[in-house]
Amino acid sequence: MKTLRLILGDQLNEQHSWFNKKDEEVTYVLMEVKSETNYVVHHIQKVVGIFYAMRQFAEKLINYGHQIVYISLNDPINKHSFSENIKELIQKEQFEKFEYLLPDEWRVDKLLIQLASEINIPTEKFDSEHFFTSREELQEFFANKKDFLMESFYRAMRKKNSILMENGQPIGGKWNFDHDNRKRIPENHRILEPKLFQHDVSEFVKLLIECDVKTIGEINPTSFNWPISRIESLELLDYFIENCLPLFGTLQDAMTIKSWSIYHARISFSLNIKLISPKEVIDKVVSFWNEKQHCTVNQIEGFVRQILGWREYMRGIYWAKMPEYKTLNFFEQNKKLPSWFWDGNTKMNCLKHSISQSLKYAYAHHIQRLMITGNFALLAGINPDDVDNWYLGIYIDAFEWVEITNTRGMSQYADGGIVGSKPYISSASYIDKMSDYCKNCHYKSNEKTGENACPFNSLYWNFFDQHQDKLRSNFRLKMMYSIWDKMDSGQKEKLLVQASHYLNNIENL
Ligand code: FAD
Ligand code: DLZ
Ligand code: SF4
Repeated sequence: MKTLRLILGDQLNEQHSWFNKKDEEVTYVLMEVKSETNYVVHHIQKVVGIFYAMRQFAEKLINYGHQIVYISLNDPINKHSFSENIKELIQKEQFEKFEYLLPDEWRVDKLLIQLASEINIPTEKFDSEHFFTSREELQEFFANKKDFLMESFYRAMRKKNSILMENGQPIGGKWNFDHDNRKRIPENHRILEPKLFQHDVSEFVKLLIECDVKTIGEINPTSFNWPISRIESLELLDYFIENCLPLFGTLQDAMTIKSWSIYHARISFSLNIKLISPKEVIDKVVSFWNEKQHCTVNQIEGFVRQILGWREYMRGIYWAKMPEYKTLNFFEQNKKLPSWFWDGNTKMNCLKHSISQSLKYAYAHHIQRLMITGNFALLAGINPDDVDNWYLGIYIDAFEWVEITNTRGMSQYADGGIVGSKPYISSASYIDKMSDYCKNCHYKSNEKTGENACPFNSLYWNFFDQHQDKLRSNFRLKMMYSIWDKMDSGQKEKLLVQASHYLNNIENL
């Protein structure tokens, strides 16, 4: 039967069983469409990276002998919509069947279900064969759960997949080694240089300008640094395992002006567009460790938990809670993001660095996303829709299923506690403890009020005061409320006035 198969820009999985055999009846289609480049303003490196990876993937399939239709951004036949392009192809080429891989995004899932109802040929959908858990398994796991604890999910996944297990028990005798991690970067420690690729992407940059695609961020057209193929993604992974993993867990929460990625893997882009799979990442990490024992178990466990735990868990929450999740705004926050989120032009050194490197590299590591930009947005009362759009646009690895659960859930607590048991907020003391940002900041991390006091300090207490009705009963915040209650009223008043002054002058911070 003459069949058309759709491959989306984040479904570049050459290990998929679809490609096991060549079939003259089957044609694959990939398309660069404005509906995807424009649904949010993306970082230029994200669009270029996806298009480049899509094109090399299409070429690879052609070399394997598959039949491919590739609709590029400036192709005259391009209608810039998945549905319209597919309908046109079906009609023109007389396809008798349409097949697609389950998309990761709710919006595209609905779009393809709608499309299937509008074309009068049979449609079949297939698993993307990427995740540890299928959508059905996730549904079963999360069905009728009152709370969605990541730790229970993670342990179930460790057991089910026999990862880091010995005789039914976790290797090292503990499920979680978090307490051994979380150190600051030692003085005089020289951080390893990140492994970078160098691609000339001038033609893509020209294409985006020519087609009037609006983007944010910077790019060096003659030196694009991200992996765009499976081979490069595996090279980056090997580099991480051999060189960065020994310090991954210990320094995973550290931040510094000296490095934009420290010992992080930078494999999220490769993973999210499916050039590599989470299973092969974990298998490689664990087998290298078994063979070489080049680091302690807490580094390995810390890393496995991110991929087997957090990544799969966030996907579970997404499919259990969408589309309502996208509308949640627990604290009813409604302010706009300050304009310096788009240029890094702020006197707050931590935000200046985290935002500037995001614009430069389309990347910030987890703690910068959570405890600098996210922390500030939450304390400043920014509307979670704005926060989501910023995160979805700016990071090369941002796809809604993993972006929204991290942003709206973990970072903004806009879901009222589905992902996290308390809001991730901090004053300057945490930032000073984990980074070298405060040393050269215009503001003083140890001052709470006064002209140069760090804004995080007053905004932090202001947040507790503003949201007492929603947070006072939270067991994990009892201690903070007891400190706030004991503070003398003059000091409280000063803090609230200081916070209000900063919020009224947010553009000038
Ligand atoms: P490493 O620190 O080296 O971790 C290894 C891998 O673990 C990552 O590649 C990733 O696949 C996985 N991982 C780690 N933490 C998480 C997590 N919380 N959720 C899911 N996977 C995780 N990750 C995305 O992939 N896309 C996003 O759009 C995204 N948005 C985020 C927004 C906010 C506000 C926050 C706080 C986190 C977000 N994350 C997102 C999670 C995390 O920050 C990134 O996965 C990580 O920074 C990617 O860099 P890395 O590959 O160097 O990760
Ligand atoms: C993010 C993105 C962008 C910018 N452009 C395209 C595109 O032109 N064609 C495409 O197939 N996919 C693109 N993507 C990735 C999609 O947004 C992603 O595949 C869906 O959201 C499903 O997760
Ligand atoms: Fe950030 Fe405050 Fe430290 Fe400055 S003093 S870097 S604003 S935490």
